[in-house]
Amino acid sequence: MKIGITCYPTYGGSGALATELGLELARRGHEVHFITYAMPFRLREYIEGVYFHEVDTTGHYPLFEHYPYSLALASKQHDVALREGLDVLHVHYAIPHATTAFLAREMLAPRRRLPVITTLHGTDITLVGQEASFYAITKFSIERSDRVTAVSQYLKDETVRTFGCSNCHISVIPNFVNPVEYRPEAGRGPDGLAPEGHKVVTHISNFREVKRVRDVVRVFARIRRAMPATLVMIGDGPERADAEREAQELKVETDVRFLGRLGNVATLLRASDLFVLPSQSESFGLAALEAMACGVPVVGSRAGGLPEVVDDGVSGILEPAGSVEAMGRRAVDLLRDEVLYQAMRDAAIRRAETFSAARVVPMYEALYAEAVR
Ligand code: GMT
Repeated sequence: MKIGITCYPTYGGSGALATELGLELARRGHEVHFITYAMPFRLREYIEGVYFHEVDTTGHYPLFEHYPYSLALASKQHDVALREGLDVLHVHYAIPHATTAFLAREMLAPRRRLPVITTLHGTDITLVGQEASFYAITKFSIERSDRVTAVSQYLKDETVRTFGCSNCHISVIPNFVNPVEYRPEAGRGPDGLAPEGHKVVTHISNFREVKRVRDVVRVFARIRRAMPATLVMIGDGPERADAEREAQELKVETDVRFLGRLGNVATLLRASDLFVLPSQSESFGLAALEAMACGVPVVGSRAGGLPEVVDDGVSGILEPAGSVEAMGRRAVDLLRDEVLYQAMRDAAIRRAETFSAARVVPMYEALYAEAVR
């Protein structure tokens, strides 16, 4: 099949998942065309069967104060679909991608059919899509998609609750992980990541408010009081300064490392002992799944779709969002108890295997086939 994929190319779960999906589809013999404004961050090298079509955002016309990216994207989706003979267009994150795909499909309609599949990822429904200025167009675009998927049952329920979503059947297709890249491996990982004898605690996100990154530091401070440990913070965003300040206030700043945005996180995850994700809400928590696949138990919040990924007390630890003390205490108990730690690590690996690419990608293939029929 020839599959067009539109996603945000920037660091974030939806772009990561869309890119991993494109790569898996290409490995299975499909031709994949990414259509977005920059090379997706996980698409680093030439891969047979994968093409990238850049949406030009540099054009300037004196009348425009803001470049109409959505129109440029819709045009590009239309052009690529026509030129490459796309069978389906799969867009990730509703805003504005489901809307531009609708436009592209309508522009093409006189000549050919182009089924549009929209995958909802989280904040497109739980935050942005609920803003007054986006609500109606988000609902419209979801309802006009030929197929809609949500990355968790929680997100499906939220979509129905928030948007009503008449006339659209939402399939739950969970996020997945590539077990070849995200695999457990003994060893300390990169030299100098943490001093000898330190437990390595890791967090990855876009450091937005919903991630509660100050709670990451607070949980870590609780661990640090109990044992030598280093916190590795990967990513960047508006709350980073607050997290840095929190580390200073709690006097743990010398043991906290901010590494910024990184493309390849598997090596660092493999070197970690614990992954902390205390978000206010998380539709799925792809980073948590990737950590688990690397054999790293997760300490996170019992919020949104995270309980569909982590089973509390078995493959990780979940506490209500904001329960820093409980998260910290249970993390310390876990890190101190080698038998419990090993059991939870093994359970995390087994749980992650249920979300392997081999199990999940065929669900998308089946959906494409159905949409084309
Ligand atoms: O977490 C973010 O803010 C990034 C966002 C995105 O769209 O890139 O992530 C969402 O999609 C991921 C992939 O499906 C999910 O694993 C994340 O849980 C979800 N984030 C939220 O719901 C906050």
